[in-house]
Amino acid sequence: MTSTLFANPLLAPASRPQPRHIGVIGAGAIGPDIAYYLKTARPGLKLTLIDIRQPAIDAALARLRDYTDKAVARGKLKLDAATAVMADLAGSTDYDALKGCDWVLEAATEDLTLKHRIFADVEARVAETAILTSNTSSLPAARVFSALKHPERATVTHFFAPAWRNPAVEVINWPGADPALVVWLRHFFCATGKLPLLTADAPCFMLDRVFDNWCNEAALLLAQATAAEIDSVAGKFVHAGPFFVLNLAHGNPIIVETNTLQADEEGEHYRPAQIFRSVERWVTSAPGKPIAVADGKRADIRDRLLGVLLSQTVDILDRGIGSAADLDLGCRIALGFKQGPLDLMRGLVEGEAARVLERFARERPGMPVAKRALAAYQPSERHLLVDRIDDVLVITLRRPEALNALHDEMTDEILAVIRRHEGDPAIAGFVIVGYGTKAFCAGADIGRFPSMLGDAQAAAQYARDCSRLLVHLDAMRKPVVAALNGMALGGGFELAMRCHALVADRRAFMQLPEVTLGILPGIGAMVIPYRRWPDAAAVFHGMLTRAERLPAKRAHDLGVIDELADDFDALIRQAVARVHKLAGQPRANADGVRSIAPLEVGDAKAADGRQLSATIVGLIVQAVQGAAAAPTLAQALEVGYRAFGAAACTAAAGEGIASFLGRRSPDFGATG
Ligand code: DAK
Repeated sequence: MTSTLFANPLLAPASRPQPRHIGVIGAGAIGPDIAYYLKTARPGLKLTLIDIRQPAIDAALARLRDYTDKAVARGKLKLDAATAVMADLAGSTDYDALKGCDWVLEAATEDLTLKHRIFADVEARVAETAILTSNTSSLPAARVFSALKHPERATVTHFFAPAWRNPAVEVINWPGADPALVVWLRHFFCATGKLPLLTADAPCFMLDRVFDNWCNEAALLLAQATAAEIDSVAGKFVHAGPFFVLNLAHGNPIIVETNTLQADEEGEHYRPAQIFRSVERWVTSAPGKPIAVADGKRADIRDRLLGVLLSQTVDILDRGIGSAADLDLGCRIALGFKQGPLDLMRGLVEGEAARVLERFARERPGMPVAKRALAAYQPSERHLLVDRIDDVLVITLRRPEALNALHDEMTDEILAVIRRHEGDPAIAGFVIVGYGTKAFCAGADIGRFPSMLGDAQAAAQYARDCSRLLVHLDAMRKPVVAALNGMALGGGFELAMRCHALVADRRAFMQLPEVTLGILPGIGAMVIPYRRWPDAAAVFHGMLTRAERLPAKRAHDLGVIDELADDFDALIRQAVARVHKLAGQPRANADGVRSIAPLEVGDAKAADGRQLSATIVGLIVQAVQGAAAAPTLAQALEVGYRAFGAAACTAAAGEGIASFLGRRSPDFGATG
């Protein structure tokens, strides 16, 4: 097995066969959800669920059946896939049923003695090469696996509720584990739609240190406020306040346990609030229904909650428990924070974070304090992973919550990475790829669009500003290759088409869905294809005016895609080889007037039959023709920016974007 720890887990080739039989121990709250994730991700897998109580197993299997039924009813799962999920799935109270497993995942009660017994029982039954993982949220791997004969094949993989849907999984990189095991697990999780977060073997790992201490601090604040008041103030930072979540998860005993562990290991300041032992349910307010809190009290609560968050953040980073980008992403995705703590810190007015931390240190002596200037904790890339393969930098777009959709910060980060390295003689060029296996990039972040509507000049200027990266790519001497690992939509395809070559997974496809949103692709798609692949003009007309999909294979036939790849490993290998092939070659000049066949608005219907806005299709037709007639590439691009500005002022744009964000179909009949 390979042991190189790439930031993008998929860059390490999958050097171990796919598991064929997985055992999950514990049919309580999280075990069945983990089982459901595994079976939906790998339907051919044999899965055995073990528990000491048969009723728990029966309830767990019923839960899985219920999940599949609901997924079929909602159209999320096809009937044959649902049948495959429930096939080869069995429960047992007998550990002998684990014989033949190549991976056993323990999700039993948080009790070290019990876990030792379980793993001894498991180790007696499975092969020496079988992987063993524990879902403990707090106990260090070094302790959980201390009695194993072969601890090198074991680590902690910590899931977050609900484990079938929440993508976050902490993968613990402890010294006793074979480094190749950690690499393989991260690869497996990433390839099956999860977000593996590499974490050191500290008590409570990374994210529970944040969550448990956040809850404990809230409980300590009960001396001066009610649970409802505290949850209301916390609503500024999280979608649901700590007491609301504790009620939901029956979490009081967990905080007692995890904070006792931290207190015993790291100091009394972590000791859990006594009240956790006396209360079962908190009287609080629901998310989105805050109650009034007096100003002074609100400021005190806010400072303490922010204080514990920032104190844990600097501690986690100073101790190297996790990376800054993972911490921010994990807090949002796993714990429901509206912003990651580092983003939050960055957004505070000058001096505010330092003030909050100083106050927290005074009020909570012993709690971690910053060891460096606060600015030094900020990551240089929040939305990208950067790896090096030989002399090529591989830039991974990582926004798993939005299928790697682009926004300004991500675009700026790509440009900054390229600028930082393009002058380096040791770097031959760059590859851009998307995180995971589903999407290269699902386009521009639609959530940011409403602010662009209504002002033609501002929208056109915004398009110009956002094109900085693309215009830079046009002028680059070192090659940048787009590696399309999945769908490339809208702005994502516009980014790919400005790269110097495109390599695509056979299952990838390209699409320009802008017209279905009542807008148009203003940063190159109405210009570049006609200059770069003139023979494919008719296909691009269909993509622009009818949102037709272009599958990778067809794009390859048309010359839009330079090479097809069979899987992710091949994709990256071929993209890196392309960089080498292109190195030193000049790019074709895209200036000059282009002649294109006349275009028509037609019936303004999308390829799937949906009604489109005739106004927007008209603007697209006009812009494509205007851009083709422009004598230089820069002037042609300008036509696109202005057309975007014009589209942004139409009623269709308002309707299209509001409908996407409101999860409904647009009514372009009413807007024209
Ligand atoms: N922006 C924001 N979030 C997105 C997104 C996007 N482009 N695409 C997907 N997501 C989010 C989804 O909302 C969902 O979030 P949650 O509901 O989980 O919170 C999550 O990603 C997973 O997506 P789905 O659950 O929808 O996944 P499915 O497999 O069911 O569907 C899909 C995949 C790609 C068919 C679907 O997500 C979809 O239709 N997405 C929208 C695709 C799209 O229309 N892309 C934008 C094209 S417009 C400009 C610069 C650039 C542009 C414009 C102007 N200027 C500078 C002026 C570019 C415009 C575009 O790219």
